[in-house]
Amino acid sequence: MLPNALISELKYEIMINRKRFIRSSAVASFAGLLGKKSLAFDNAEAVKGRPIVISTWDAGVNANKGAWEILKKGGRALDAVEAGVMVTESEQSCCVGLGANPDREGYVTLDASIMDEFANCGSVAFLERIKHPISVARRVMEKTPHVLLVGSGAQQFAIAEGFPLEEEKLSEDAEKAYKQWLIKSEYKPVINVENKKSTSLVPNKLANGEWNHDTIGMIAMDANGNLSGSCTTSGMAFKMRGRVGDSPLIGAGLFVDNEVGACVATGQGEDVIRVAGSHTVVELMRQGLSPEAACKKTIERIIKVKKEKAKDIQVAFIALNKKGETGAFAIQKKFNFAITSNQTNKLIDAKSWF
Ligand code: SD4
Repeated sequence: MLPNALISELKYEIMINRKRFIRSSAVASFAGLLGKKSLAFDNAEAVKGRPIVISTWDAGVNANKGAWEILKKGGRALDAVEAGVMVTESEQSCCVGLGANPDREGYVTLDASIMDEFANCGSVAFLERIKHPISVARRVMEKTPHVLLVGSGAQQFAIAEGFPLEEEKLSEDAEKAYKQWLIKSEYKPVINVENKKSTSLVPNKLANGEWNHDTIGMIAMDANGNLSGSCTTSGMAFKMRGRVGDSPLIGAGLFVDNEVGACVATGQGEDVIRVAGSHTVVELMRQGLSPEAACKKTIERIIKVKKEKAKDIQVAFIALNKKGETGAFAIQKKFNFAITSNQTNKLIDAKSWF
């Protein structure tokens, strides 16, 4: 006969071992499940040989030209989305690049992000005096173990990487807008500032004589069926110093999953961040929704959160899936996006909640 103490110790051992067995079987079957699932995603139909690029607002028309130069030659989507938005960063506008509107202290601070087909991503936020934040974001992605660098650290990194430190000076348009803003000093984001032809607070013209625009967000699929995305902005005009929006936040302003699709956001960043907007759109596409339906459902989520206040804000998403299908949805009317492929080159008015 075994003593009682030994018997209960043995029982305890058996019980623990059984628990361990159940747990490891559960882990094994979950892993099996994941294996099957990821096989399903891997089999997602990728359209090869039909490159496509889409980008936000009418500034996207010019930006797409820059991206298309690369895509049409069979280049990589990542190179295309960087080159594309650099076009906008080089233009004079209210809302992208160093010529854009400043924060309430009078400084232009830039946010940008980039993401490729391997889920590599990089971004910069609150970056000053650097002309091409998108390229600094790409360097963060490729040359550092990090995803996001901000402020003086991001600037220091950019300079070390050979980016010139530009003069600290507002563009003529931004100077005018800032002086006008100082009269009342009210922070009131203007809905569809991108398409406003003329308001006292919005610089009007691009260097080429076209009207101004806001954040440029771009997503593309290359001839190999690989996806990438980029986003670059000066953020909301006359924001608090240090304010960072959705654009440099992976999952909010931009998200790419090469097995499913890609999404980029524009509009009031705080409300994009609240619902992890671009990631939500991609996850909805993973569940089988079309790009437009996924954008719409995510906009509905913002409407649900904002309730009455939704009528005072603009948020828009554009999305692209692995089959090369595109879609968009906005809270307010007048959001548009540019699409370029072998078949088409046009500006489309997105559907909207209101
Ligand atoms: C931000 N989402 O900083 C950007 C601004 C923008 O159209 O896209 N405006 O919140």
